[in-house]
Amino acid sequence: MDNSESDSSALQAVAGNGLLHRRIFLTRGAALLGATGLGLLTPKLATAQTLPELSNVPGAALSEYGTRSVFEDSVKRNNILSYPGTTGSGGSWTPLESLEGIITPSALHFERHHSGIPAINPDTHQLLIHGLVKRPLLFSMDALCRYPMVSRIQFIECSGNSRVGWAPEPVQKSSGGLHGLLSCSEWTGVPLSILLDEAGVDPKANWILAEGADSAAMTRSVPLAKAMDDTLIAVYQNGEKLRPSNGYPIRLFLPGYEGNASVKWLRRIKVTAGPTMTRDETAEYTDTRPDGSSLMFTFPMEVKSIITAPSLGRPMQGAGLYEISGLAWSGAGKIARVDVSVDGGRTWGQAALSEPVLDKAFTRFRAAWRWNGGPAIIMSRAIDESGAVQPSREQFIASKGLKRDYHYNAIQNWKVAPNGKVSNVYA
Ligand SMILES: Nc1nc2c(c(=O)[nH]1)N[C@H]1C(S)=C(S)[C@@H](COP(=O)(O)O)O[C@H]1N2
Ligand SMILES: [Mo]
Repeated sequence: MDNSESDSSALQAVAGNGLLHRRIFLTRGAALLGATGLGLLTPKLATAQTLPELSNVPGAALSEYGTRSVFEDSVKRNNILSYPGTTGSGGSWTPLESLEGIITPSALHFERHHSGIPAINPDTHQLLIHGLVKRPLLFSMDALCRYPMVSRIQFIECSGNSRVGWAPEPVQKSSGGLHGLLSCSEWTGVPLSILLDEAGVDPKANWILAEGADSAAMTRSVPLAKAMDDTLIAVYQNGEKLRPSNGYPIRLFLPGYEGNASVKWLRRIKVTAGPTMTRDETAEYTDTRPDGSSLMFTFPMEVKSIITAPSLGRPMQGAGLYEISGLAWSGAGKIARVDVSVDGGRTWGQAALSEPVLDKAFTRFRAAWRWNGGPAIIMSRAIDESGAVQPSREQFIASKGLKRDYHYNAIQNWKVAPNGKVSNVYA
């Protein structure tokens, strides 16, 4: 295909206000999104390159454990909250707007602790499996690690994530500041089903109880069907042992479920007939409905997406061609489609989904936009393989009510001002 051919077909508009066809990412047309394609010639025309001074002296020493470039120090977890009178109880948000691809670096994985991070020595830590089983079992970490392991790339999201969406006025924070109780890693561990089979589950059993070794003793009930399906006792995160803040040495990992149930610092699994009704699932993590009644055990995180670029703190720099980039995910499975609008939801076009598109993982989506420099409202709407569609904030509040604490998954809108500044707006 020659350039002129790809150019003309790649730049086809699919929706109002300059949204372009996703074909641009499938052809050499993507080159048009480069600065030279804009006709702006942001890179200078090359004449000669000056030799960097540093190339005349030997570089720094090797190290046993790596660190990032000092020039990247500003990329940090943010919004760090600790409850008064405690040091380690609260949350820290992943800076989603500063990351690309679908993996969250372990050092930037969000944290949510109810009583700080325990310093657990793996040599003495044990996992107990008991309750309605033929043989109660006690695993040292060494014994546990002799079982076959599997690896999966999957997200974890706190059910309280994005709850600022209920605020009467839109909160002005970055993508990560609004939605960063959310991360995606490669998790490696032992399928819980293998351990439960070995213990021999009683036919009367229908649930399990999982308890952490932290002083919050986070304790949650989980349906046995989920425990036997894709639940992991996770040992590794992105290739190395879990970080202390994410559950070292082991955590329960429940793909697609609200983060709270993925009990960290796991010390005990009890097989039970029904849910145990612990404090953590009765006083909290229930969903109040408009009539005042509450739903319990609403585990799956629903289909959702956010635009990370442009976003608040990542302004536009003059009219021209831009790539819109964002993340979509769903606790129900794979992302089937993401639609993008740059005219406040009047018209929509399909975004390109970047490979890989995985089950219960972040999916990176991209759309091309010819911004004319005028005011615009940009938004994304994800659809998962079960057919569930991410609702608008209006639809969401109409069905779920104005005051809830958990499972906020409505569309979020960024307003782009003619000066390129980006702010959070309600429709
Ligand atoms: N033992 C224990 N497990 C826990 C928690 C906790 O405080 N203690 N917090 C839960 C909550 S509310 C969430 S959202 C996730 C957060 O996991 P992360 O800190 O690895 O991101 O862990 C869950 N597991
Ligand atoms: Mo959470």
